[in-house]
Amino acid sequence: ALGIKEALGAKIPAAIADVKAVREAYGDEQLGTCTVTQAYGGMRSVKAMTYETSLLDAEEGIRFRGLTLPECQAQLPRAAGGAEPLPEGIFWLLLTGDVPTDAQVHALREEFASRSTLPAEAVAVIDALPTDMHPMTQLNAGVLALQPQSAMAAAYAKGVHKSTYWEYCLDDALTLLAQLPEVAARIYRRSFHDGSMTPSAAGELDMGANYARMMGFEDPKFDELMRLYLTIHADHEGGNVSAHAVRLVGSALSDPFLSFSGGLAGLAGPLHGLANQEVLRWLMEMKESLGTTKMTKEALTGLVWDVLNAGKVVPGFGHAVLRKTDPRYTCQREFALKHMPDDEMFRMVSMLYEVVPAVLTEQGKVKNPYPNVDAHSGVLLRHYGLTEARYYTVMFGVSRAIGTLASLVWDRALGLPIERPKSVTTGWIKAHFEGK
Ligand code: CMX
Repeated sequence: ALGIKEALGAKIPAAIADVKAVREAYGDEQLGTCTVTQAYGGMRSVKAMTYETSLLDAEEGIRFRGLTLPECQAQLPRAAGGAEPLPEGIFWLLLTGDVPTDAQVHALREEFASRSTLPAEAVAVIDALPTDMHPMTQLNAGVLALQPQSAMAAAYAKGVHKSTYWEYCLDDALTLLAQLPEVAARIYRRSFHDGSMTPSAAGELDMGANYARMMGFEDPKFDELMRLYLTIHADHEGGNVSAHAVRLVGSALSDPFLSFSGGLAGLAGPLHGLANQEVLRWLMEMKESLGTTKMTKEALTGLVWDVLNAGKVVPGFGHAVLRKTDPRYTCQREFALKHMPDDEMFRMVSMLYEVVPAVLTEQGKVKNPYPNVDAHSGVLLRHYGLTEARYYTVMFGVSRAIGTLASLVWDRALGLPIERPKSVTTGWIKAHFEGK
């Protein structure tokens, strides 16, 4: 039985009624305005979309269905003896809005297990990719290779009623989430090892531990790190590039595989998900250039200025919405303080936390000088032996599927229309405002 489908189905009629009532009551109210500067400036802070699974506050950071990350850690089901949320529970929370019971999380794990076998054709596609192709490109090709399984595409072709689209969208979300860790692990093993891998133990292990095992990691602390990692990267409200791309592509009724592929293409950009790769590269470069010189705040300050003076961004710092230290950074820092306080690279990350905000503030351009999620994740992975920075964004992608697919199911449940904002030309703006 699909426990999660019933739990979700029970929520949909009330949510539809709620949206209808909100539209009737406030439909003509202004939610936000858009100035000419914002239209040229990436639509920053224009409130022009709804997104139900999570909400980002500029000061406090992300909340998943109203829960902060520490609240998720405290309230969601965990592995025996563990302290981090199980990824299955995060999906349940984001999708249904409720904290699941242990039994519900267990049932969802079984559901994923029943869908986890990769189609042979998809395996053949992945195995045909050059191992030096960027892992994010491989992941996207892998996701597209899963697409022929889409229940949504098949249902649309058959002509099902639009009120049932969400059911097929959920079906695809479950299949994609069930298969994504193995696709990702296969890419890791092929690109950085000999291609052999531990078979999936979906059903016995949770998504975090199973992914870790398939990549070749055995340490239970690494399993915990994977659970934390898959939790904190899952969702960051609707306007970020990956979430918005999934929403946008899905609004054309492209199926969830195609929609998620669009999101992954955006996540692969260095200003978004690829920043985690860039951070580790930069840390290693700094380590090398320091050589035997002692790591001091003064030395690091000079190296940060070098980045700015070269006309580049300091990876892992700044944010389009956040104006304080990212709580996703903070909980990774706490993990490091608990499990690896003496790690040399962690000490560098800590020292950068003391140095970079002052430099960026002195430079005077950024709206937020503080670290984001990507400033920290690499050193944690590296500590446990996952040293291949080129792979890091793939893990972000596996996690981002959890949030963006949960939201996509709601897009179809609420019957959101095709997205089509109006654009204007510079000439139109001049003509429009001339004489005003
Ligand atoms: N280093 C140097 N300059 C930076 C900077 C940084 N970390 N962050 C912002 N700036 C610059 C911008 O490039 C911009 O410069 P220009 O006016 O010359 O174009 C100026 O400061 C103002 O930018 P902002 O309004 O503060 O930031 P944006 O909303 O435009 O961009 C972000 C946000 C994240 C793209 C930007 O801070 C950045 O490039 N950071 C480094 C890359 C990074 O860590 N990305 C990961 C974000 C989290 C994620 O999605 O995974």
